[in-house]
Amino acid sequence: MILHDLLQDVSPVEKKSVPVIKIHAERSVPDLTQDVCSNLLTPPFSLPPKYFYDHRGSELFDQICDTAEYYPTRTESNLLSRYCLHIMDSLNADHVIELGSGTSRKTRYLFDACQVLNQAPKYWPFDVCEPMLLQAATQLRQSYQWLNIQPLAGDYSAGLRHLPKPDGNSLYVFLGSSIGNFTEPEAVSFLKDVRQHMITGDSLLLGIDRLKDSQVLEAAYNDGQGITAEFNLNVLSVLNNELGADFETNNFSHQAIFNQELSQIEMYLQSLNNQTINFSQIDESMTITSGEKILTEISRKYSLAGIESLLAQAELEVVDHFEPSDEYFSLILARARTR
Ligand code: AVJ
Repeated sequence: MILHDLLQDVSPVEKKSVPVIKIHAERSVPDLTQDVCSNLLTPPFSLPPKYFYDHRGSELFDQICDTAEYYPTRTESNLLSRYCLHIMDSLNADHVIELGSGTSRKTRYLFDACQVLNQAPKYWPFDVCEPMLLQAATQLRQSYQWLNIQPLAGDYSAGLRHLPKPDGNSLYVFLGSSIGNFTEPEAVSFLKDVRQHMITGDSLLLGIDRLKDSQVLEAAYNDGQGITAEFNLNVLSVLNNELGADFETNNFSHQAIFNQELSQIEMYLQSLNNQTINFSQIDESMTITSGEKILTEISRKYSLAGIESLLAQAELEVVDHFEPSDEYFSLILARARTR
């Protein structure tokens, strides 16, 4: 700690930052207007969850992660802190390529381990949000002066083919159970994409939320402070800001239920009255009746068998599986299965 502070005082961030590399899409991804036109104008109403994350939404998501009820973040962090040395020691990775890196907060466990092990992989954070990439890189350079960082800007759902394939062995990282936002076929196709990009010797570190008591699951998406509710309702403000819509957040209520059949949390915004919403910038409108719902997110929960099937379908082989004693969350280390 003291040495770290000293180093920061002596050499105040002289490290030069590297320009962000833009990763272009291999397939087109619909924008907000297209998503609204195809999913929000007529029932069944839905919206993809990626629109939650404007500045306010990202703040609220961070607050969700600190609520008592939302166990995934701290459970995954605990697993990372406990097993990072073991993981990094076993891999001796030349590169760490993180899909949807965000603030890179949890990835720090891996770099802490590298520091102890005297390893210096290159870090390639990949995210849609460029300001976030730059901020994370600056902060990481301060904490880990040895770390070579090459930020990559792009959308992982647009395909991975244009990601760099650096020499040496890479550890792909996909944390936070973000995979839960995909339906099962989407998850398989995403993992196949990752698998396609991997070369022999590469690995994947994957965080996945597990199936558990539905009361625990529902509580995690209905926190007592109402932060998840605010997060969910905030997407309406995103639509107001981006498309000139006139949603009244008071006319909707947050709902999160566990769908046993599909093994997923479903988040909805339920209309509290009959109302018509206008989207002034695209000259469209939607009419929703009292009690009708907009599906805003699915968050799938996997059994152990479900995880194994997911990976097997993508021709990935589990090398290590880390879980807490309550089996609330899985951290999986996998590698490309050799055919
Ligand atoms: C970021 C998609 C993993 O599904 O648990 C948290 C998002 N939504 N609370 C999740 C979320 C409401 C989160 N993921």
